[in-house]
Amino acid sequence: MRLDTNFVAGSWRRGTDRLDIANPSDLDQIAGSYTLATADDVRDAFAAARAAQPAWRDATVEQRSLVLEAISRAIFDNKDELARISATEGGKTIPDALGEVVRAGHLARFFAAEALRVPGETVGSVRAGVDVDVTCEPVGVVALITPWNFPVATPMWKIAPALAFGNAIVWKPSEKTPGISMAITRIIAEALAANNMPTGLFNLVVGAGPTVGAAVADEADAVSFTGSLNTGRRIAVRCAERMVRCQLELGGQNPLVVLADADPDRAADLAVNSAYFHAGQRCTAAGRLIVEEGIHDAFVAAVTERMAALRVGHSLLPETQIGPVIDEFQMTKNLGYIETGLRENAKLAAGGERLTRPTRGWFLAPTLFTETTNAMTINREEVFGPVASVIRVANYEEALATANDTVYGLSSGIVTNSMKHARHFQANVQSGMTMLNLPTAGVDYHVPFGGRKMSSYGPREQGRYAIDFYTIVKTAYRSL
Ligand code: TXE
Repeated sequence: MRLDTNFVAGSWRRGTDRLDIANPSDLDQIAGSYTLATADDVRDAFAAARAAQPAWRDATVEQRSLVLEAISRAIFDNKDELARISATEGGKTIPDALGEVVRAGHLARFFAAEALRVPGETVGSVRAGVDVDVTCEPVGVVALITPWNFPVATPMWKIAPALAFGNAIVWKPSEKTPGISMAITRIIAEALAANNMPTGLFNLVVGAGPTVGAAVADEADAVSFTGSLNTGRRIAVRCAERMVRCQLELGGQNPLVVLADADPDRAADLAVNSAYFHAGQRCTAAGRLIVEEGIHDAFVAAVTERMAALRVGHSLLPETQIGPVIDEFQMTKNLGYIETGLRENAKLAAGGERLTRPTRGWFLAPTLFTETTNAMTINREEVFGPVASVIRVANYEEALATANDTVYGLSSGIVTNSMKHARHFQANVQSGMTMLNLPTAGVDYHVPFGGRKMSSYGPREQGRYAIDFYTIVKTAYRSL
């Protein structure tokens, strides 16, 4: 039991309402019990963050870098335990959870290095006797609001640059994954304390979105959010009213285009990986498999053959490839989309139902629809589960037009050996990230992450571009 769930002003606090989290692989088991932050906790978290931020802003870049290095080291040292906590409460398989934890360790290391790269320039003699300094200052206290599907890496790709560039933090993780959020917070608090930095700099408040999440967003100097389109839009409106910056990473309905010249086996491997791993609960998952006529039947046969061999099960078992969806809300949402697909005359080629084995968990059979059109609801909206649709197209031009015919634009992919089509696709697909002969999901931290259209709003995350959101540029004129 972790009833002192919230880390506020340098100490762990017990909230009021209790929150029990079931293990999604085994609903008869409680993964952990927690308490929700109160309005007072949110208020105190911001007061502490505001009080601590100047010391952090004025710390040397080496001090900030050392804290990030210590966080990175602690993540690597505790990686198996962190992966176990995440897999138990979030339903990820152990290799998946471990991969995410390791990535978070590298993220902290990357931004430990970025912290040392002091940005800015001096422009001499703009006019006679006048020089101009352009410097980047921390924004102040940033609110980080994160989802449950990547409960370690997504927070870390916000926390690490926020700290590297001198900001204080109030973190509101998803209330579906409090255990791993506490474990990460413990690591950060210890790294701050070990380096004689005020622990009030970093605050964790666990709570429901509409109450604690909204309160956090309403107080901060900047809000970085990853989650659903509807929630993101609400946050953007509130931020606009206060004229504070926000950065939103939202959903997707990502296309994977398969051209007739591709090898069907290779294309099927990429499709299965893109659509089903982590039970499709990745914003970069491919929900739309857009397949050229000439390879359609061979591709569908190769995909369904692989799907039949996928091992869906308890997330902690080594043989499991696909764990459960996270909770009843997601299960109901997925089953609703499957029903809608059938009602709109999509053909069910595999899956389609809840599995009751091996334990009482939220297991959903990986599902493939064929004979779908891009106009169907399952292809217009983000399903966020192990559900994908094949859309048959006549040629490359139709494939590209179909790929772009969506309100989203996060990731995309094309499987082809044609350099001509690959280049054209790269230049014309309307997505923030695009992959040639690679899964649509699976991205690196050295380079920017983000989308177009309704998938993203505001500056990019990750890589050296992250600095744009977490600093404000000051232009100082000097005449002496
Ligand atoms: O998301 P929410 P949920 C999509 C996916 C999924 C759906 C619902 O389609 O099925 O969203 O998931 C906090 N003010 N994605 O309900 O509500 C909330 O507590 C401030 C895609 O989990 O967007 C959590 O911390 N904060 C996505 C975070 O926002 C609020 C990953 C995300 O929750 C709030 C997750 C409010 N009014 C879901 N309401 C991706 N891009 O990968 C909620 N929150």
